[in-house]
Parts: sequence; structure tokens; C-alpha cells
Amino acid sequence: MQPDQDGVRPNYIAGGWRPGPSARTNENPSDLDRPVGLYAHASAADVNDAIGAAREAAPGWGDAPATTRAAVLDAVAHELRARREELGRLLASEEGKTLSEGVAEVARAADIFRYYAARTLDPHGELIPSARPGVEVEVRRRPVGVVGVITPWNFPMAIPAWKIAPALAYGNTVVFKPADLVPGCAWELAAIVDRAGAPPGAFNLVMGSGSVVGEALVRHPGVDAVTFTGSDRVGRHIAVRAAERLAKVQLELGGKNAVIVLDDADLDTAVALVTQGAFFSTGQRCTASSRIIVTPGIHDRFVTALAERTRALRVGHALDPDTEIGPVVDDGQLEKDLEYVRIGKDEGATPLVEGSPVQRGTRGHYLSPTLFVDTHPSMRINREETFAPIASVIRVSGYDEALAIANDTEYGLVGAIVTTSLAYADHFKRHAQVGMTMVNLATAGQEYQAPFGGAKASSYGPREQGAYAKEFFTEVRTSYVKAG
Ligand code: TAP
Repeated sequence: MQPDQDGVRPNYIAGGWRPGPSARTNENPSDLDRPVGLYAHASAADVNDAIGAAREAAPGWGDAPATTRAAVLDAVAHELRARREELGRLLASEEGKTLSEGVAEVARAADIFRYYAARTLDPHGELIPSARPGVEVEVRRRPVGVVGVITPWNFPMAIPAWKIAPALAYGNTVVFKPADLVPGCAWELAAIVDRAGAPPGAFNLVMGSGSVVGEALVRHPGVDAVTFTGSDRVGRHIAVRAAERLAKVQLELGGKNAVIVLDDADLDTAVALVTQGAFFSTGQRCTASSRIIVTPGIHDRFVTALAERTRALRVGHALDPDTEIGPVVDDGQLEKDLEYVRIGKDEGATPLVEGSPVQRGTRGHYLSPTLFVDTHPSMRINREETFAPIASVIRVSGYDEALAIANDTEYGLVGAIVTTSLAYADHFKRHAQVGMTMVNLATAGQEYQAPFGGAKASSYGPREQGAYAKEFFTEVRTSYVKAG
């Protein structure tokens, strides 16, 4: 499928490409003078049609042999893997992460589709002994029906993949609304699913804003379940909308993730994993490390080494192979990032490395990273998710205080500890109030075959990824059977 004669890439509804009432330019944050392309916006009527098509396709897709669904998912995986360099460039161009990060994300999406192709052949039922003679109790997992998939802009390929692949694998049909800032990867994914042989209506793409397309999807009685990743504000709104009509909902929201660096930590390991977690992907990750909690015996050495590494980070065009930190996604996010640098200074934090907009060969949203020290846990930079290349160091007296501060947040996505002590590592794994813990590893870098999700305000509903995904994407039916 090529763009239409006006160069606009259309929506994908009921197995066909359909233009929308308007279109939006997909910006390239590394080079504002060279946009990525034009993408159609869907209307609320288009969304209704997509949901109608998904409803019509649901019985056939849900009852299709598992091998049929596996073949489609496998074909998607194959094309994603084969085109990972090209699609990684597109991803880096529209989102701003570096080319190597973009290619790795596409490869990961391919792995996710391949993984869920295999999951279609897992047993999805069990027999429970009955208390009555001659009776059998069967438990069977059935698809939920039509799933609305709503995704954020920061992982334009991986997050859609880890929602769409299990939805389809477990026999659901999908209406997918990507973030308006990154329609490019979503559009390519739709074209790939189409070529992979999904029947008409099994998968639909409706591009456009949250206020029109997202709302129409969330409110529609024909959508049985909504899986959402994004901000807490929108997530809470979606949860209320879903609850009003008793639709299933799964939310992955923000994070304010801590890394505890103890006196006995290996210094190089600590600096490397904090640099990775705090600044790579331009800090635009729900799993970013933003509160770095450090004990006194290592504090000064750690801060000196981290500041040196932070100053040396190369900020630049996402496609430049030398770049370590690509641009911020858009001007609104850049303004927000700079506002947090101002807030931190106003609150009395010391910007040991102060981030500021930087000029490069092309016009883009380039921002150097910020490292705050002498910060207090009550400061806004330590309480609010910044989604920016900003890290702040909190000095503590020892492990107990470090853990208390790490847990003193409304969020609970992931936490890390850097230590050579098995006792502290084990205590942290058991007492950190998060969904995922890391020991001597960065807060980012989760794997698709394991459950992903958080505690407290970071997540709501069943876990994503791995075999745990079936909790959300299936429902259980119990049958009592007596022969003759
Ligand atoms: P949001 O602004 O919440 O947007 C997420 C998605 O929801 C977008 O597709 C958005 O559409 C849509 N949306 C907005 N209003 C809606 C409405 N009323 N009804 C239905 N859909 C609506 O988040 P974002 O700015 O894209 O992403 C950043 C946030 O995502 C951060 O808070 C971050 O922590 C979180 N995040 C969490 C995770 C996990 S796994 N926990 C992973 C990545 C990101 P538009 O495109 O039109 O805005």
C-alpha cells in the first residue's frame, strides 16, 4: 500500500485502506525541516466502522485453528525482523531515539510477535475433578472479543506489539489507536499485518487524536476491553469510562523509579547503569531512573564519576551513529523538560550538570542532560514524573533510609539496587514497593517473555507480556459436563 495521491497514508479498516477527513504532518524531532510524512486522521464514524468490522471478524478469528493465528503472527515477526534497519530508521526519525535504539526496538517487536505465535499453541484449559459421580468440570479460556489498543509515543513499535500480538494470539480482534505523534510505525505495522494474511476486520488502525479517536474507542459499547499505556491522567479517565460500561481495562502508567547505590557497589557498574537508565532514550521512558539514592561511603566518588559521564554524553541527530541521546520528541515536551530544570533550581537542588537546548546541524529539539545533586525527597523533581533526561541524587545515611525514600512515592513501576551484598539485594527484592526489581541492572531493559507492570499508581489490571498476558486477553468459561 502506498500513500494516496495527496501523499497521505490512510487508516486501515475492515481489511481496506480508508482516507480520513483530515491529515497531520508527522514531525521529525531531529530535523524539523524534513517531516516524516502525512498521515490521515480518522473520524468518530471511522472508529465506529472499525469496531463494527472487528465485531464481525471476532467469531471467525477466535475460532480459527491456533495454527492459522500462529501463521499470521509469525509472518508479522518475519517481516519486522527482515526490515528492522529500515523500520528502525523510521522509528528514530519520528520519535527521536537513536538509530541503534530504534533498530533494537523493531527487533524486539519481531521477537514479541514470534513469541506470541508460539503461545497460540499453549494449552488453554484444564479439567477440575467434580464432587459428583460422572461429572467433569472443564475450564476453558476464550477470547474477550474486541480489544481497543491505545498507546503512547515513546515506544512506537514495542508497546503496540506487546498489546496487539497477545490480543490476536488469544483470538481477539483489535482496533488500534497509536499516539498522534508517531503514526509512522503504526501505519507500517498495519501494512505488515495486512500482508501477513489477517482476515478483514481482525486488525484495524485508526489514527488521530485522543480526544476524538481515543474517546470514540473507549466509549463504544462494542469494545469489550481496553488496553492502555500512557499518562496517569488519561489512564484514570479511561478507567472511569470503561467502568461505566463494565468493560475490561488494563493500564500501564507512569513511574518515578529509584536506583539505590550502596557503599559496597561496584562504581563502574553503578555509573553505567544509572547513565543508561536515566539518560538513554532521552529519559522518555516509564522505566527511566530518576531518583538516585546514594549512601555516604560512595556518594562523592559516584557523583563525580556520573557527572563526568553525563557531561560527555553526545546529544545529536537520531540517525547520526555517534549520537548517544537523540532529541526530545516535540516542542511541548522540550518546554516541560526545561521547566523541570528551572523547578529543580528554584527548589534549591544543585545542577552539577545543567541541561540546556543545544544547536546541531539541523533544526531539532536537542537538549543536553541534567544531573541534580543535594536534592531532597520532597522536591517536585523527586515526586513528579518528568519524562526528561534529568536525574537527581538524594544522599542518605544508609540502606534503611534509602529503601524508605525509594518507597515514598505514589508510583511503583520498577526499582534497582547496586550492591555486592546478597542480604541487601534480597531484602530489596522483597520490600521495594514496585512491580519489578533490578539488582545490578538498569531500571530499563525488561524482557518480553516475563510479566511487565507495576504496583501502586503505575499499573492497573492484569500484567502485560509473557504468558501472563493471557489473564487480560482471555476470559474463563467453566463447563460442567455429565455424559449421557
Ligand atoms: P498520554 O498523553 O496519556 O497518551 C497516551 C495515549 O492516549 C495517546 O495515544 C493519546 O492520544 C491517548 N489519549 C489521550 N487522551 C485520550 C482520551 N481522552 N481517550 C482515549 N485516549 C486518549 O501519554 P503520552 O504522552 O503519549 O505518553 C507519556 C506517558 O506514558 C508517561 O506518563 C509515561 O510514563 C507513560 N508510559 C508508561 C509506560 C508504561 S509501560 N507504564 C510506557 C510508556 C509510557 P494522543 O496521541 O492524541 O495524545
